[in-house]
Amino acid sequence: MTCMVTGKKTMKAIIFILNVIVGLALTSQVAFAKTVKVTMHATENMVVIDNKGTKYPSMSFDGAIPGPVVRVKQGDIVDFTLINDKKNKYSHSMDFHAAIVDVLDEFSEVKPGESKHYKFEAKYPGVFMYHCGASPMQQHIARGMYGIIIVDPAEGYTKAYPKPDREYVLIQSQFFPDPEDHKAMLENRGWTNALINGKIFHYDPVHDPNAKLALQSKPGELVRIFFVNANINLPVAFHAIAGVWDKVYPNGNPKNVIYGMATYNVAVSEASTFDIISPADRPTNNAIVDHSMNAAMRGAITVLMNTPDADPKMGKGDNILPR
Ligand SMILES: [Cu+2]
Repeated sequence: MTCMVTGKKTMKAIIFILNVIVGLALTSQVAFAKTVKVTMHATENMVVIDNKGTKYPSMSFDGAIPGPVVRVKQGDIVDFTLINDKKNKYSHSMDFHAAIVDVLDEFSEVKPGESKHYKFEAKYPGVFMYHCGASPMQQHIARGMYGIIIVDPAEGYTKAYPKPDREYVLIQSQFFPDPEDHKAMLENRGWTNALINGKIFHYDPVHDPNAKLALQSKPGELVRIFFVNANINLPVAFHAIAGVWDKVYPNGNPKNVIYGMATYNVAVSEASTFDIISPADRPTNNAIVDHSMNAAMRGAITVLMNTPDADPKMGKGDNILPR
């Protein structure tokens, strides 16, 4: 009798342990390669392109410039759907620079009222531009159809790629006032301003009294900037005035590290990651600029305030692209 009870208990214990093992195996598999569903609408709508409320007929993803931040982990499967709203005039498409697929298949144009679904593995860690590739491509990008996909490294943070205290996304683009003149966009004629995250002097209350936002951090914090050059034709001389980039990770890949850079040239369509650490013993400010003056003075200046009373929510969690 005693023996039967012990036997049952042993069996129960074995089944319990087996369940735990199977459970752990499944969980680790899920954590290792997750499928992330991403759905976006191609939109043709009016957006505000400066701090005083000037409106402009954009082409955009989900109605805003830039489109939503997509963030996955290396190895994840991105399960993507693009819906081209019925009321739209133009065909649109989605080109993720993080995807290794077929340009004629996955990245093909989608007519108004139709949708496109595809999957890809985010194989390489880093930061990547995404954009519409429908013709004429320069017009779709110039009018706002771009964004960022962040692929966090599978191994997580390391000594070479430490955990930052705050993160910000900055995406720069050229503003062409005539939305229909795609020839001017192609030939780089007549652009009047630089947009940062969709607005002229978006985070610069120094040059634009109407600016309500600036980036914030506390003195001594490690601030990580994910930067995308969404210009049509011009590279960006990315520089932090009154600071030095502690590390630059070209394409955001932790294996690519350059130390102690004043200025780093970002190619058109390149996304790269920049770490900056402010002095810990005093409040300071940086002006993060495109050091090409034709862009800086036309909108590409971002103020980073390093003060003890920095907003604890800014640059944390989902709040890395302030709108
Ligand atoms: Cu488009």
